[in-house]
Amino acid sequence: MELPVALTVAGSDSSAGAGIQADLKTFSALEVYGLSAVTCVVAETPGKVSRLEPISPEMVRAQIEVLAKHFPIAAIKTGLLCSAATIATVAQSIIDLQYRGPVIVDPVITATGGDPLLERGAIEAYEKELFPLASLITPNLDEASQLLGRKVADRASMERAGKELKEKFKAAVLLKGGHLEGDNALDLLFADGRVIEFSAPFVRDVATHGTGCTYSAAITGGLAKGASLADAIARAKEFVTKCISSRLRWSGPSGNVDALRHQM
Ligand code: PXL
Repeated sequence: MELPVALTVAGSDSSAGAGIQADLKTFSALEVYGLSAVTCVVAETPGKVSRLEPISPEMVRAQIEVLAKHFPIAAIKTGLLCSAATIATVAQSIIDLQYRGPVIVDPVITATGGDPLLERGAIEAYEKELFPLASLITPNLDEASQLLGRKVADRASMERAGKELKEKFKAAVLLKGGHLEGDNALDLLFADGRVIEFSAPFVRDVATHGTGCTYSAAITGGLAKGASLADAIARAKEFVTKCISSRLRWSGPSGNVDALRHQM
């Protein structure tokens, strides 16, 4: 059986709930063969980053190039890219490959616990270099606020923000509302002059480390399998809700530790 192939360009999360590890587990769960180009290595546990070391942009480029030379890549996603230099290199690599498939950009700026992951000033590189190549950008409310320089925190400001980001970068935008709407996790897709809502019951009191990565990886997997954007998002939303509600918990040496269960 020939599985579709997807590539994630992202950071390594040692706790494996987010980053490259979440992406690869998600691809596997969706029966997509996942490739990875690692941009940085993060020593962390859910909620606390203790150390981050970038991989050189040249090494990031080498990974992407060698993979594209040998595999029929059907969809690409980017996650944590760490620095302006890496963002620019990833964008240039995608251009040089003459890749024409979907590019999903998850503009990771901070970890779920609030620790910074992206170099200051790198947002400009996203705007100039990578967003113009994106078919879909998937900011959460914090990321949208940082991209627009104003607070996006309710339904009306989400509507304005999504439209503005879509116009500005000429890409579809999936704006993720998180816990904004009380009992539902509401996301809005801005694409083709339409706004489509995706809603799922908000799961309380569980770890959410890695949900953003998992969601965008599941969308990427769906697109690699040939789904339409709206169908890929609807199925990805179901998948990530399932991963959260069936989360794992261990009693570890420093207390309880939770992780998403990346399974259908
Ligand atoms: O969830 C954002 C994220 C993305 N990528 C990597 C991470 C994290 C969060 O900690 O470590 C590598």
